[in-house]
Amino acid sequence: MSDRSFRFTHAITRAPAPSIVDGLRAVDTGTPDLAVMQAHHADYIATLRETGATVVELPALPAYPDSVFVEDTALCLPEGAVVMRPGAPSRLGEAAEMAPTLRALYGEVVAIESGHVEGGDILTTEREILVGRSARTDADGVAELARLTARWGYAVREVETPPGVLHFKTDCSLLDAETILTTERLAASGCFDGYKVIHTAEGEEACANTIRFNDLVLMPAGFPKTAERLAAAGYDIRQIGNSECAKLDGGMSCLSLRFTPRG
Ligand code: CIR
Repeated sequence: MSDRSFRFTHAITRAPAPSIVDGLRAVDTGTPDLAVMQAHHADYIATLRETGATVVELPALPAYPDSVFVEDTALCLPEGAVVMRPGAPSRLGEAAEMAPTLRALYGEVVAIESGHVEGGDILTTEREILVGRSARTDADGVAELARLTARWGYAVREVETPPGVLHFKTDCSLLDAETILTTERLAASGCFDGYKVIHTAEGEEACANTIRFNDLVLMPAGFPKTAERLAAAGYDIRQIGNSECAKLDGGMSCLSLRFTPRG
Protein backbone atom coordinates (compact mmCIF):
# COMPACT_ATOMS: atom_id res chain seq x y z
CA MET A 1 0.00 0.00 0.00
CA SER A 2 1.26 3.48 -0.83
CA ASP A 3 1.69 6.17 1.80
CA ARG A 4 1.22 9.29 -0.26
CA SER A 5 -1.61 10.46 2.00
CA PHE A 6 0.78 11.14 4.87
CA ARG A 7 4.29 11.48 3.41
CA PHE A 8 5.01 15.03 2.30
CA THR A 9 7.98 17.05 1.11
CA HIS A 10 6.32 20.42 1.70
CA ALA A 11 4.01 22.38 3.96
CA ILE A 12 2.66 25.93 3.71
CA THR A 13 1.81 27.97 6.80
CA ARG A 14 0.81 31.60 7.35
CA ALA A 15 1.76 33.73 10.34
CA PRO A 16 -1.15 34.75 12.60
CA ALA A 17 -2.04 38.46 12.32
CA PRO A 18 -2.95 40.78 15.22
CA SER A 19 -6.49 40.74 13.76
CA ILE A 20 -6.73 37.12 14.96
CA VAL A 21 -8.66 38.56 17.92
CA ASP A 22 -11.53 39.10 15.43
CA GLY A 23 -11.41 35.51 14.12
CA LEU A 24 -14.65 33.56 13.69
CA ARG A 25 -15.78 31.39 16.60
CA ALA A 26 -18.88 29.35 17.32
CA VAL A 27 -18.84 30.15 21.02
CA ASP A 28 -16.89 32.93 22.71
CA THR A 29 -14.48 31.30 25.16
CA GLY A 30 -12.13 34.29 25.35
CA THR A 31 -9.90 36.41 23.15
CA PRO A 32 -6.91 34.61 21.65
CA ASP A 33 -3.53 35.88 22.87
CA LEU A 34 -1.39 36.67 19.81
CA ALA A 35 1.98 36.15 21.54
CA VAL A 36 0.96 32.74 22.88
CA MET A 37 -0.43 31.77 19.48
CA GLN A 38 2.82 32.84 17.81
CA ALA A 39 4.81 30.65 20.22
CA HIS A 40 2.57 27.65 19.51
CA HIS A 41 2.78 28.34 15.78
CA ALA A 42 6.59 28.41 15.93
CA ASP A 43 6.58 25.07 17.75
CA TYR A 44 4.23 23.64 15.11
CA ILE A 45 6.50 24.75 12.24
CA ALA A 46 9.63 23.46 13.97
CA THR A 47 7.93 20.08 14.40
CA LEU A 48 7.00 19.89 10.71
CA ARG A 49 10.63 20.71 9.86
CA GLU A 50 11.86 18.02 12.24
CA THR A 51 10.61 15.49 9.67
CA GLY A 52 12.83 16.95 6.96
CA ALA A 53 10.06 18.81 5.11
CA THR A 54 10.37 22.24 3.52
CA VAL A 55 8.00 24.66 5.25
CA VAL A 56 6.98 27.75 3.26
CA GLU A 57 6.08 30.45 5.79
CA LEU A 58 3.77 33.09 4.34
CA PRO A 59 3.44 36.53 5.93
CA ALA A 60 0.43 37.50 8.03
CA LEU A 61 -2.63 38.88 6.22
CA PRO A 62 -4.20 41.36 8.66
CA ALA A 63 -7.22 41.90 6.37
CA TYR A 64 -8.23 38.28 7.01
CA PRO A 65 -8.44 37.47 10.73
CA ASP A 66 -8.73 33.70 10.13
CA SER A 67 -5.97 33.47 7.51
CA VAL A 68 -3.61 31.52 9.82
CA PHE A 69 -5.94 28.57 9.08
CA VAL A 70 -4.51 28.01 5.59
CA GLU A 71 -5.88 24.51 5.21
CA ASP A 72 -9.28 25.91 4.29
CA THR A 73 -7.95 27.64 1.15
CA ALA A 74 -6.84 24.64 -0.96
CA LEU A 75 -6.66 20.92 -1.51
CA CYS A 76 -3.14 19.86 -2.42
CA LEU A 77 -2.70 16.53 -4.20
CA PRO A 78 0.49 15.21 -5.81
CA GLU A 79 -0.91 15.86 -9.30
CA GLY A 80 -2.17 19.38 -8.73
CA ALA A 81 -3.88 21.81 -6.38
CA VAL A 82 -7.51 22.88 -6.13
CA VAL A 83 -8.15 26.38 -4.80
CA MET A 84 -11.18 26.26 -2.49
CA ARG A 85 -14.19 28.57 -2.24
CA PRO A 86 -14.72 29.07 1.51
CA GLY A 87 -18.31 29.17 2.72
CA ALA A 88 -17.56 31.83 5.34
CA PRO A 89 -17.95 35.18 3.51
CA SER A 90 -15.16 36.79 5.56
CA ARG A 91 -12.77 34.05 4.37
CA LEU A 92 -13.56 34.00 0.64
CA GLY A 93 -10.63 36.27 -0.25
CA GLU A 94 -8.08 34.05 1.52
CA ALA A 95 -8.23 31.50 -1.30
CA ALA A 96 -7.15 34.02 -3.95
CA GLU A 97 -4.29 35.08 -1.67
CA MET A 98 -3.04 31.47 -1.61
CA ALA A 99 -3.30 30.82 -5.36
CA PRO A 100 0.02 32.47 -6.47
CA THR A 101 2.00 30.42 -3.93
CA LEU A 102 0.43 27.22 -5.25
CA ARG A 103 1.09 28.22 -8.86
CA ALA A 104 4.77 28.69 -8.02
CA LEU A 105 4.96 25.14 -6.62
CA TYR A 106 2.63 23.22 -8.91
CA GLY A 107 2.29 22.57 -12.64
CA GLU A 108 -1.51 22.44 -12.44
CA VAL A 109 -3.72 24.62 -10.25
CA VAL A 110 -7.51 24.65 -10.71
CA ALA A 111 -10.24 26.36 -8.68
CA ILE A 112 -13.73 25.70 -7.36
CA GLU A 113 -15.96 28.17 -9.23
CA SER A 114 -19.41 27.23 -7.96
CA GLY A 115 -20.74 26.27 -4.55
CA HIS A 116 -18.52 26.30 -1.49
CA VAL A 117 -15.88 23.99 -0.04
CA GLU A 118 -13.43 24.58 2.83
CA GLY A 119 -10.35 22.37 3.15
CA GLY A 120 -11.24 21.48 6.73
CA ASP A 121 -14.09 19.39 5.34
CA ILE A 122 -11.78 17.23 3.20
CA LEU A 123 -10.04 14.06 4.37
CA THR A 124 -7.80 12.49 1.73
CA THR A 125 -7.00 8.83 2.28
CA GLU A 126 -5.11 6.38 0.08
CA ARG A 127 -8.30 5.25 -1.60
CA GLU A 128 -10.63 8.26 -1.77
CA ILE A 129 -11.36 11.87 -0.94
CA LEU A 130 -14.02 12.14 1.78
CA VAL A 131 -15.83 15.48 1.83
CA GLY A 132 -18.18 16.38 4.65
CA ARG A 133 -21.09 18.65 3.93
CA SER A 134 -21.20 21.29 6.64
CA ALA A 135 -22.26 24.87 7.26
CA ARG A 136 -19.23 25.82 5.08
CA THR A 137 -19.30 23.12 2.36
CA ASP A 138 -22.34 22.52 0.17
CA ALA A 139 -23.44 19.89 -2.34
CA ASP A 140 -22.61 22.14 -5.32
CA GLY A 141 -19.07 22.61 -4.08
CA VAL A 142 -18.61 18.88 -3.48
CA ALA A 143 -19.83 18.12 -7.02
CA GLU A 144 -17.38 20.67 -8.44
CA LEU A 145 -14.54 19.18 -6.41
CA ALA A 146 -15.43 15.70 -7.68
CA ARG A 147 -15.36 16.96 -11.27
CA LEU A 148 -12.03 18.75 -10.82
CA THR A 149 -10.23 15.85 -9.15
CA ALA A 150 -11.61 13.15 -11.48
CA ARG A 151 -9.00 14.28 -14.05
CA TRP A 152 -6.33 12.95 -11.69
CA GLY A 153 -8.18 9.69 -11.05
CA TYR A 154 -9.64 10.49 -7.61
CA ALA A 155 -13.00 9.33 -6.26
CA VAL A 156 -14.86 11.82 -4.06
CA ARG A 157 -17.32 10.51 -1.44
CA GLU A 158 -19.75 12.98 0.10
CA VAL A 159 -20.42 12.40 3.79
CA GLU A 160 -22.12 14.32 6.61
CA THR A 161 -20.45 16.45 9.26
CA PRO A 162 -22.19 15.98 12.64
CA PRO A 163 -24.57 18.84 13.51
CA GLY A 164 -22.88 21.66 15.41
CA VAL A 165 -19.38 20.55 14.33
CA LEU A 166 -17.51 23.19 12.29
CA HIS A 167 -15.69 20.96 9.81
CA PHE A 168 -15.66 17.24 8.98
CA LYS A 169 -12.03 17.07 10.09
CA THR A 170 -12.80 18.80 13.38
CA ASP A 171 -13.83 15.26 14.35
CA CYS A 172 -11.32 13.04 12.55
CA SER A 173 -7.84 12.67 11.09
CA LEU A 174 -5.79 10.21 9.09
CA LEU A 175 -3.17 8.33 11.12
CA ASP A 176 -1.79 6.10 8.36
CA ALA A 177 -2.82 4.48 5.09
CA GLU A 178 -5.68 2.59 6.71
CA THR A 179 -6.27 4.09 10.15
CA ILE A 180 -8.45 7.04 11.18
CA LEU A 181 -8.62 8.80 14.54
CA THR A 182 -12.25 9.80 15.08
CA THR A 183 -14.76 10.82 17.68
CA GLU A 184 -17.35 8.17 18.45
CA ARG A 185 -20.15 10.52 17.30
CA LEU A 186 -18.65 10.76 13.80
CA ALA A 187 -17.74 7.06 13.53
CA ALA A 188 -21.35 6.23 14.46
CA SER A 189 -22.42 7.57 11.05
CA GLY A 190 -20.62 4.61 9.44
CA CYS A 191 -18.51 6.85 7.22
CA PHE A 192 -15.32 4.99 8.19
CA ASP A 193 -16.64 1.47 7.70
CA GLY A 194 -13.83 -0.48 6.01
CA TYR A 195 -11.08 1.55 7.72
CA LYS A 196 -9.29 0.79 10.98
CA VAL A 197 -10.52 3.26 13.56
CA ILE A 198 -9.12 4.60 16.84
CA HIS A 199 -11.58 6.59 18.94
CA THR A 200 -10.69 9.68 20.93
CA ALA A 201 -11.02 9.00 24.66
CA GLU A 202 -14.27 10.02 26.35
CA GLY A 203 -14.24 13.73 27.13
CA GLU A 204 -11.32 14.31 24.72
CA GLU A 205 -13.30 14.71 21.50
CA ALA A 206 -11.58 18.07 20.95
CA CYS A 207 -8.32 16.33 20.00
CA ALA A 208 -9.68 14.37 17.02
CA ASN A 209 -8.07 16.89 14.69
CA THR A 210 -4.43 15.77 14.49
CA ILE A 211 -2.09 15.46 11.54
CA ARG A 212 0.03 12.55 10.44
CA PHE A 213 3.03 14.26 8.86
CA ASN A 214 5.74 11.87 7.71
CA ASP A 215 6.88 9.90 10.77
CA LEU A 216 5.11 12.08 13.33
CA VAL A 217 1.57 12.63 14.57
CA LEU A 218 1.04 16.20 15.76
CA MET A 219 -1.78 16.49 18.27
CA PRO A 220 -2.99 19.30 20.51
CA ALA A 221 -1.54 19.27 24.04
CA GLY A 222 -3.80 18.48 26.98
CA PHE A 223 -5.45 15.21 25.96
CA PRO A 224 -3.50 12.58 27.91
CA LYS A 225 -5.80 9.59 27.48
CA THR A 226 -5.92 9.86 23.69
CA ALA A 227 -2.17 10.59 23.59
CA GLU A 228 -1.61 7.35 25.50
CA ARG A 229 -3.85 5.45 23.07
CA LEU A 230 -1.92 6.74 20.08
CA ALA A 231 1.46 6.05 21.67
CA ALA A 232 0.32 2.52 22.58
CA ALA A 233 -0.71 1.99 18.95
CA GLY A 234 2.88 2.79 17.96
CA TYR A 235 2.57 6.38 16.70
CA ASP A 236 5.37 8.86 17.39
CA ILE A 237 3.36 11.76 18.76
CA ARG A 238 4.22 15.39 19.41
CA GLN A 239 1.90 17.46 21.56
CA ILE A 240 1.64 21.08 20.43
CA GLY A 241 0.00 23.89 22.39
CA ASN A 242 -3.31 24.80 20.75
CA SER A 243 -5.13 26.80 23.44
CA GLU A 244 -5.39 29.99 21.36
CA CYS A 245 -6.40 28.41 18.05
CA ALA A 246 -8.96 26.31 19.93
CA LYS A 247 -10.73 29.55 20.94
CA LEU A 248 -11.36 30.00 17.21
CA ASP A 249 -12.30 26.35 16.56
CA GLY A 250 -8.92 25.68 14.92
CA GLY A 251 -6.71 22.62 15.34
CA MET A 252 -3.60 20.92 13.97
CA SER A 253 -4.74 20.36 10.39
CA CYS A 254 -6.04 23.91 9.92
CA LEU A 255 -2.58 25.43 10.32
CA SER A 256 -0.94 23.97 7.20
CA LEU A 257 -1.31 22.73 3.67
CA ARG A 258 0.72 19.54 3.32
CA PHE A 259 1.81 18.12 -0.02
CA THR A 260 4.37 16.67 -2.39
CA PRO A 261 4.07 18.48 -5.71
CA ARG A 262 4.81 16.40 -8.75
CA GLY A 263 5.90 19.53 -10.64
C1 CIR B 1 -13.25 29.53 11.09
O1 CIR B 1 -14.30 29.52 11.74
O2 CIR B 1 -13.24 29.47 9.87
C2 CIR B 1 -11.94 29.60 11.83
N1 CIR B 1 -12.10 30.36 13.02
C3 CIR B 1 -11.42 28.23 12.16
C4 CIR B 1 -11.03 27.43 10.96
C5 CIR B 1 -10.50 26.09 11.30
N2 CIR B 1 -10.05 25.42 10.14
C6 CIR B 1 -10.10 24.10 9.97
O3 CIR B 1 -10.68 23.40 10.78
N3 CIR B 1 -9.61 23.60 8.85
